[in-house]
Amino acid sequence: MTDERATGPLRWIAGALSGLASAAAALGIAELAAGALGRASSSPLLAVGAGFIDLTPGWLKDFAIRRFGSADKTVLLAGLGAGVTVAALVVGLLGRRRLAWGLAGLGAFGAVGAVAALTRPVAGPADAVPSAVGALAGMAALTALVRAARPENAGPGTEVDRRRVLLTGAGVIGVAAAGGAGGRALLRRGDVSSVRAELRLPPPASPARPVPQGARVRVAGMAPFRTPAREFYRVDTALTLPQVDPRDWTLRVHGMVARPVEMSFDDLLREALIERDITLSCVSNQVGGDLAGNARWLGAPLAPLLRRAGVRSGADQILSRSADGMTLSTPIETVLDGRDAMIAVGMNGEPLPIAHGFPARMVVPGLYGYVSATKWVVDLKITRFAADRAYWTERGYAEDAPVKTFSRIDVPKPLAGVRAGRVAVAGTAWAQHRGVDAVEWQVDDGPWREALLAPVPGLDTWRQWIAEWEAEPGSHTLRCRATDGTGRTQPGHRAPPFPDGATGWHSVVVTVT
Ligand SMILES: Nc1nc2c(c(=O)[nH]1)N[C@H]1C(S)=C(S)[C@@H](COP(=O)(O)O)O[C@H]1N2
Ligand SMILES: [Mo]
Repeated sequence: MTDERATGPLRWIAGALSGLASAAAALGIAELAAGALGRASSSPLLAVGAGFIDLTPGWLKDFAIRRFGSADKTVLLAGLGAGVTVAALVVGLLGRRRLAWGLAGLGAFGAVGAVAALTRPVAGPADAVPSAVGALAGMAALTALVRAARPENAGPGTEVDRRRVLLTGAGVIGVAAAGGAGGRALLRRGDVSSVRAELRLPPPASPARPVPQGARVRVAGMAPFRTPAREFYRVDTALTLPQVDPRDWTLRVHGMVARPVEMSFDDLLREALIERDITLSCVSNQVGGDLAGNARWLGAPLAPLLRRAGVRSGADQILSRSADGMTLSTPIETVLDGRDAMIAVGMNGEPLPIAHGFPARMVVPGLYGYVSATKWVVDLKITRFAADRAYWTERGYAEDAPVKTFSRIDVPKPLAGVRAGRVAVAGTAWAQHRGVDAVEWQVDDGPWREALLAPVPGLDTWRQWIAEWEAEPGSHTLRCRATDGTGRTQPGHRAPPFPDGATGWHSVVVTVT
């Protein structure tokens, strides 16, 4: 009895830890299997994470993008890791009471992973294999650990053979680590970074207009006019980046067309490429938010491609699909109205970064990303809104989603302390494809004053602005609003991003001393 009480808590802890080690072995071996298959999306952890992204209600996703921005996926994976850890500890405790319960828990893990992997948009039956193999490995590990910890396996007396428990535990953790590392290494074989690094893009037949001097206002704290790729915001549902080799890439244009088209990457590069400065922005961007970036895109114009395919009357939607099965819908008339819609292959003078759609993505100036900017695009189905829905429109977001006129104060920063006297107030405004014609600013509830607009190369980029403020001591609220090229002024009414983009004036409170 005394012995039982002394070792009781320790044995509970050992039980919980054996659950953790078995789950680690399961995930490690599953990773190895996913690597052997060469399919990252079949890894149970990633498949469950991706399924979670798809099932997340819009408001929660909005919150995650708003709160964590491009780090939303790291946060999701960390949360998932925490959930798995707790579940694994429970499995260990169950397994200590009765092995069969622990095994059933691991089996349930495997089943969840398999279902998640099989329900990915581009899944095949083989995608269930890593979860199944992993669950079996986890079961074997748990069995070994529980057996090793049984007193009947110990020598004379009731002492558990600690050495044997530790050796078994070390073995299981070794298998987990080796499996995980091996799997990662195998998956890296599919990485297309080196193909991308070696790719040379042809020069544009129609180069971009030069960016005028002064497009970036000279105020410390203002972002450059052109956003470097590594600073460009990233929003997508891809938990692992699709690795699309341009040598295997094709673009299919089909559906309501007279002549379906299938083109290779080389075919695409033989088009008369255009190069344009275009600002991309996300519908999830909040008033004052930074889910926008401006880049120089190189690509094949989309309108001639569609005309060659021969869009049939009645078609009003391009349903584009990415290599990982994501779908986006775009109004056809927008693409055909003369704007520089393109299948982009280059960003800021280089092939698209993998995170931004390598080897090809759509870019349509004036539309939010979710209805236009399909990364890793491989398929364009010409269809009708009445017949087909895309990922976000299925979730209630608007089909027609032109970018709303937006302006933001970038300097001074919110809650900054500034010296009384002359203070530079500066910011960024955008109304892609309509252009920004004016930005006004206001101190407290004083009169609206015109800011000075920086020059821009065209209607499709954001526009920086600057004003000079004679700041007087005290706490002040600065506010701004833009007017677009059609003469319409950004409304003050605050609306959330759902279902077609946020509205409202941005304001910043500063303390002047
Ligand atoms: N394949 C794919 N393309 C996508 C998305 C996605 O989830 N998957 N997200 C869209 C959204 S919502 C936006 S705002 C832009 C963001 O492009 P970026 O990540 O290059 O900034 O990509 C669009 N293209
Ligand atoms: Mo977006």
